[in-house]
Amino acid sequence: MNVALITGVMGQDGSYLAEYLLKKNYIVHGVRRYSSTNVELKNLNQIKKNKNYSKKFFLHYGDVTDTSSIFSLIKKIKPNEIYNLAAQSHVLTSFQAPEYTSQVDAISQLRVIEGVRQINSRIKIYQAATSELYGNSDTKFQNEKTPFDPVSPYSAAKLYGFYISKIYRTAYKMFICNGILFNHESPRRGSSFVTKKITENIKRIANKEIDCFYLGNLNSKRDWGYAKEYVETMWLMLQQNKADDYVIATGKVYSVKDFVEEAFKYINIKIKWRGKGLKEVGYDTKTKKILIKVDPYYFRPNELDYLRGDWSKSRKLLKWKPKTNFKDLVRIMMQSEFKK
Ligand code: NAP
Ligand code: F7E
Repeated sequence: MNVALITGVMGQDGSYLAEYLLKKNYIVHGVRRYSSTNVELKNLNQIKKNKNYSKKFFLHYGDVTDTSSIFSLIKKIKPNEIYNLAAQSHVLTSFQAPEYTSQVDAISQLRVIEGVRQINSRIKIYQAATSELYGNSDTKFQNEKTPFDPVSPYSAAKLYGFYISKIYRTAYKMFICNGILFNHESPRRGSSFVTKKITENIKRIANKEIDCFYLGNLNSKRDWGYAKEYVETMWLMLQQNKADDYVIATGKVYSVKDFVEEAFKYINIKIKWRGKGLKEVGYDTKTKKILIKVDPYYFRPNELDYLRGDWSKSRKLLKWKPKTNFKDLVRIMMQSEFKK
């Protein structure tokens, strides 16, 4: 019987991964943080609705910053696979809370890995690395051989997680894979990430709740994929004969402006841009109404302007390829906003 433990199960990836593993007949244990207010389990709705999963899916309170909680969960659950997804995953927040981000995104990775080493070193571990590790790399594409050059407290912490995983892999022969995932989005993305912020605000404009909304760096370019299909690669990595590191991406790149334009098309609005820097605005070509403005609050002290992944190693070894293109991704997210 396959038993998986997922940290960060309430997040975007954790919830999709839990569904994916349940379909593969895994017993899935997820870790959620304690909160004193009523946190909605909305990303887990699909699982909660499915009666077949009532004896296969279990939620536990725990915190990756707490050694006793993580060690006792590993002892109690006895997983064969751990997917370590818990993180303070917002880059701008990592500048505002750098020490906290380092605790959750760096030291907690060591905590999980060390727990496995002490309790049962045969447990396989997926470690959530990130394309942010590359920073402002000067290569057109980034792959497993591209040097890292982090530019945020978030990516510096994730760099530690990447290397501590590699070190334990070689020093103790543990099965730990780093998934270097490029940006991946979905209707389950948190509202403070740019794609979800755009789709939610377009819905508010359509409902006449707001007149316009504010963004930061409009020219930043990202390689955006679909989270639901990226989580499959986490499982694939752990099914290989040898633990390794893999880039997961689409190889296509679009700007924040491209995302805005594509998303507005869903409500038949054509956006054009005028002005420069902080004065740049996006307007409706028909009504001339300004719908997007720039707010410097959303700029990061260090900007990361361009990320584009070369996923050829994953294609060859994991036999994986991305299926959802940029336009489809935007449509999936917009459809979900308007269905609510
Ligand atoms: P997410 O939606 O932010 O989910 C992260 C989850 O971790 C949240 O449910 C959060 O709980 C939980 N968490 C935070 N601190 C915790 C703690 N101390 N103990 C236990 N749980 C804690 O992130 P995601 O987009 O699913 O990403 C999953 C992982 O992949 C993260 O490690 C992220 O850094 C990494 N990653 C993401 C991307 C991407 O584009 N999405 C790309 C590369 C790498 P709350 O719900 O209580 O806040
Ligand atoms: O920003 C720009 C912003 O916050 C994307 C995380 O999952 O992916 C994610 O990190 C771009 C950046 O994602 C706004 O400056 C403009 O250039 O959606 P984001 P991210 O920083 O790329 C990586 C791979 C991870 O690992 C992270 O965990 O969009 N941008 N205006 C904005 N970004 C936000 N959030 N809000 C704006 O208003």
